[in-house]
Amino acid sequence: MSNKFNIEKIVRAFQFEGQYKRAERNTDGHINDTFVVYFTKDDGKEYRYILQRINHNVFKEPEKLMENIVGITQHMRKKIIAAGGDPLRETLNIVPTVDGKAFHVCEDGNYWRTYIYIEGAKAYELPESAHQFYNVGKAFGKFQRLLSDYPAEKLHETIPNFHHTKLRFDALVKAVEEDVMNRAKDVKEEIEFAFAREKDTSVLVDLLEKGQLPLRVTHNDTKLNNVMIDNATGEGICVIDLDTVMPGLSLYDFGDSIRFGASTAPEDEKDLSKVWMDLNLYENYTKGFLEEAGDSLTRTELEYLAFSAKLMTYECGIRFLTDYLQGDTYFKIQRPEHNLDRTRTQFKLVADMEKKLDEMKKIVDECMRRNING
Ligand code: GN1
Ligand code: MG
Repeated sequence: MSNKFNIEKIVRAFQFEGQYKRAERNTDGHINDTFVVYFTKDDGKEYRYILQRINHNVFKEPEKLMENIVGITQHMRKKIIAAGGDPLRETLNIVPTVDGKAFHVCEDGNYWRTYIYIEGAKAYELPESAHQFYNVGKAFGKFQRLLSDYPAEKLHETIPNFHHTKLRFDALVKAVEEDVMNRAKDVKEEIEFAFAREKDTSVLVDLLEKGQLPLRVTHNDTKLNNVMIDNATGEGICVIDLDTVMPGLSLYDFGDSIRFGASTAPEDEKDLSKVWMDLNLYENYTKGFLEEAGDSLTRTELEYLAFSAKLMTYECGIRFLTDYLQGDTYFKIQRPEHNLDRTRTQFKLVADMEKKLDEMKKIVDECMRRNING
């Protein structure tokens, strides 16, 4: 199950209490290797933790990444305690190594870190209800609020230019030109779809450069499955996967949430007739997000929220397509055309959002009006 890694040995590097029992692999993420590890303590009860190998091909400086996570979780911890919340469930808690560090480096050069498992909560691949997605919107809005006064200059850029859509586009052009796998001939339609939207790629980066959009501390990977939903209350209890917390645009976070969670189908659905952007889900997320973060957003941010959903979906699509053309070296795949299937769902969503953009904008305006009128 834990195949190529000796989990039993790795866990000994951390300050776990009790007796190691077993490990289960969690395959939700596309980047890191994640395990749930089980221990029993003297009371006979079972305790579990998250053990993760940080993908250091993607995150080139895991030390700096962990410095970020220590900083932001400590910051949030203080605020959660001050608000009377439970810091063990409302933010991630690092289990240190036996020598007191936030991560462990194995002889083979792999980086590992661990978190306390958040019990009584679950992450979802598709929203179970519109109300649940509203709660996810609230969770990400609150996350942005909790970090709004975190000193951005303290944060390392774990992946430079992560949401620089124009550079992502340039990378696609290069991959098409190089065509190392000789796959470009089979994906002409997708390449054409991507190339036809080149002008969109510079919209947000240009506004940022001109100082018309503020740089904030953002999550940058706001997938639905990066929020733990409390089993009892249905609320988004904790935002997880903090590897890409960096200075960024609020629009990246909003847009990426819609891309993933407002879709009627999984990201890798093969049957495209099942894939579209559900306006009701969109409305619910927007409502939740703006209830928490709306007051702090500028007029320009609000104006571009709907567009950002389309842009982030497009960006993710071109990243999947680039990886497909390059031979699937970045995102984990479970089948040969996995990245191509992912590309197609994203582009189907983009086309659908283009039709719905006016309605999406109206929904933002209505939510803000309701916020103001209470
Ligand atoms: C990756 O690791 P995971 O699955 O949460 C990726 C995101 C993509 C996402 C697409 C560091 O996120 O940027 O939007 O896959 N993370 C990184 O599902 O590249
Ligand atoms: Mg994730």
